[in-house]
Amino acid sequence: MLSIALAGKPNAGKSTFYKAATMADVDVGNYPFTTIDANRGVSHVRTECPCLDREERCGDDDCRDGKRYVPVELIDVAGLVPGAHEGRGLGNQFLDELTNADVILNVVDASGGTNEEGEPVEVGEHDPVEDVDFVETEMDLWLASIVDRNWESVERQSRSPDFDLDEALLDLLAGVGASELDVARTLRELDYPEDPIAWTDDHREALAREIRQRTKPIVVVANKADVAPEDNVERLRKAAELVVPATADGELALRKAAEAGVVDYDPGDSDFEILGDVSDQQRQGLNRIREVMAEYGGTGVQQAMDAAVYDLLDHITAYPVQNDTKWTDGQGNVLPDAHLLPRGSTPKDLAYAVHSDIGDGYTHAVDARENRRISDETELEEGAVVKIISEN
Ligand SMILES: Nc1nc2c(ncn2[C@@H]2O[C@H](COP(=O)(O)OP(=O)(O)OP(=O)(O)O)[C@@H](O)[C@H]2O)c(=O)[nH]1
Ligand SMILES: [Mg+2]
Repeated sequence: MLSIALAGKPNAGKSTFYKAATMADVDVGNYPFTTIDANRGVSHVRTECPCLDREERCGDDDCRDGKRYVPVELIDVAGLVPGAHEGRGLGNQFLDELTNADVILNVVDASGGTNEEGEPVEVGEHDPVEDVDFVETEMDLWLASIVDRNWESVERQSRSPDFDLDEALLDLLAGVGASELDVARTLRELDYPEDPIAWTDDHREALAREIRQRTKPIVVVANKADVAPEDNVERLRKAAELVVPATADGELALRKAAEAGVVDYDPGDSDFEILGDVSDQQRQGLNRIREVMAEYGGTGVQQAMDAAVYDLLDHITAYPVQNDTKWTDGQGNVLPDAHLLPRGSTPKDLAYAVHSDIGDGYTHAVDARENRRISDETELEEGAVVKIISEN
């Protein structure tokens, strides 16, 4: 399953985001290092279900009237302070929790109401733009320390006549999620001496930075937008490539209210409807959330995960079916499964995502929207519905 990790300064709202996105019961507190051990759970990205192109909706748990929720792993780690890679704060153990993450959400307290250590200060006192940079730097240096620790082994291997730098680096970096292609492309970008023994710290840092960007790209979540000075959100938007303003607290309140039947709201909606009787105080709270949603197009929690998967990682959703006219599996469930795949994936890649046996036995595939056989080189598009024919 694709894995999204929440990283960032203590007290920025990571666990609140996690709690809202998974509805799991975790600790939230207005002080640094509330979270010590990482929380792992299942959340979802939201997309349009292919059933919207048919007369009937799926009626699936993961499809609410055509809003399709595709499972992803969400990880909530301990807060990160400057110097963490050398052991400050809770040290770098939590950085190791990020090894299998495909993408990072850097949750920033956009209100400026917590200092760089995560301690509460007056709103506006701290500049949140600083928190964008230091998290990135800490992650780069963490990776650089892994490279440093293992460099001796690369040097040793380089004495062998059949030494291959790409292979040695892949060995070293596969653990943080680097592929053969990541290593090859990274080496193409860098200037470096042929002989590993001649590499300097700068060479290793440049390698680590490049690999980090490829294996752990970052979306910035400008959280606490409900109390943030507008200027902070605007400046944050300019400080990174992908920035999503959010109120994790607001999303949590809405999900709880929806569960209690008080509001009609599906995660990722840009607005909600109040259904039941609410107290004046509740109504006030909900109206405040509505104002923030109107300004930013939603609470930002669902939007941040969607941006990470669909924009930054550039993934698509593909739906394998067994019956290409009814779009069902063997039990008659409509569009039972959804798989997230990198753009450019082919029907055979989808077969492997379903099961390695199905991939091994793959013979051909049928586009269930068009009811025709498609070539093995077809690049699947968002919302592809595919029947895979496999010997297994
Ligand atoms: N106003 C406002 N407060 C929020 C929001 N999200 C979280 N908070 C508050 O911020 C404080 C910290 O929240 P946590 O979710 O525990 O933060 P964390 O990043 O997990 O903190 P550590 O586990 O210590 O690293 C709590 O008091 C939350 O209620 C938000 O969107 N708006
Ligand atoms: Mg926490």
